[in-house]
Amino acid sequence: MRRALELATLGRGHVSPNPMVGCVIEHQGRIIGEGWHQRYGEAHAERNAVLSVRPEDEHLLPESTAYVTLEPCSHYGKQPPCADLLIEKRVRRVICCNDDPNPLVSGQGFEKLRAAGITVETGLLAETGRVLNARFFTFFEQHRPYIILKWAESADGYIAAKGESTREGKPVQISGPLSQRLVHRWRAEEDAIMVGTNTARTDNPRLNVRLFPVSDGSPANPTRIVIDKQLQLSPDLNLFDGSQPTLGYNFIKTETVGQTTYIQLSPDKPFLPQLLNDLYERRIQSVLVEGGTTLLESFMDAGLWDEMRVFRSQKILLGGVRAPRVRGRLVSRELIGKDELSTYRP
Ligand code: AOF
Ligand code: ZN
Repeated sequence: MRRALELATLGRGHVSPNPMVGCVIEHQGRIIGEGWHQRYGEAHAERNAVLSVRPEDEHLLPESTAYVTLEPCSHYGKQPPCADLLIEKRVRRVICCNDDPNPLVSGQGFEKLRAAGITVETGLLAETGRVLNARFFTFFEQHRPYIILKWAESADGYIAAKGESTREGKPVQISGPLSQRLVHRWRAEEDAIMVGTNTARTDNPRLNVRLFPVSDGSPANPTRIVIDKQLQLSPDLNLFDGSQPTLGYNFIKTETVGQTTYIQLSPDKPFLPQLLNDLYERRIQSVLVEGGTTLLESFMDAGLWDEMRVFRSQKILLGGVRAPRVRGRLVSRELIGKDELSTYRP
């Protein structure tokens, strides 16, 4: 199962909104087939594993065990049901980490397999499986995307230098080049990237993936999200350049102009729950929130976040925009170049 989990991770960044899934087929202690879900819309892990079995080993399938990181699917989506495939190949046993929370599957895959006489076990390395597909599980269980809060702060606790928010002075780079590359990789891994009004205005970010080459050359194309309640942002900002889809949440209008979609929310109801519900309906499973302090703290205040990633640089800014106050439990700390990266969970 550890090998199956390792294979599953090879799909990272290519399979969303599907989960990463790996599969190992074992016969008497020997691996006779391996596969993983490689790309959204394409073959599932089980099919790739079955296809990898050498012709001379195919007769062993009826005495084999399939280790699959997620319950085999039972529905016709972009792919036919994996449960049917395993039944057709007469695999003896299926062992999984987790049940599939997708209502199209949830339990019915196991039911199909059991009804066909296949032995089914689930819950092996369950926690590892849940962490691997935290986005997928959060989306189906909590009906909202998985939220990652990210920022870089100076040694003295600022996320922007003095004058930056008034457009005077030059924006300073707080984190180092390695950290920046890592952030671009994170952007490639999530469905969407979000910034607040002030950050959009003062940093004029492009929110694309420039510094991280995607292995197969396909450009990662995360949706950009900006909050602009009164529609005060200039359409000349990089966010509205039409190079990637952009969602602009506001109180004024719902309208699509080229790659930009404006979405009106009610000023009478809490903002973030409405926004996250809209993202859920658009099937966005994860959001990297890149600032600024007001937006980051509003997610913390609402208790609507899943992970916090904070770079601390050695730079000293002596004033500026205060970084958010960290809440949550430290789960890891590492050095990225000269920056210290800390990860927290609620
Ligand atoms: C599996 N094995 O490798 C994956 C599964 O549209 P489709 O046909 O690709 O189906 C997508 C759904 O299938 C997805 O939401 C999840 O419930 C399940 N993904 N299932 O048996 C796999 N990727
Ligand atoms: Zn499947």
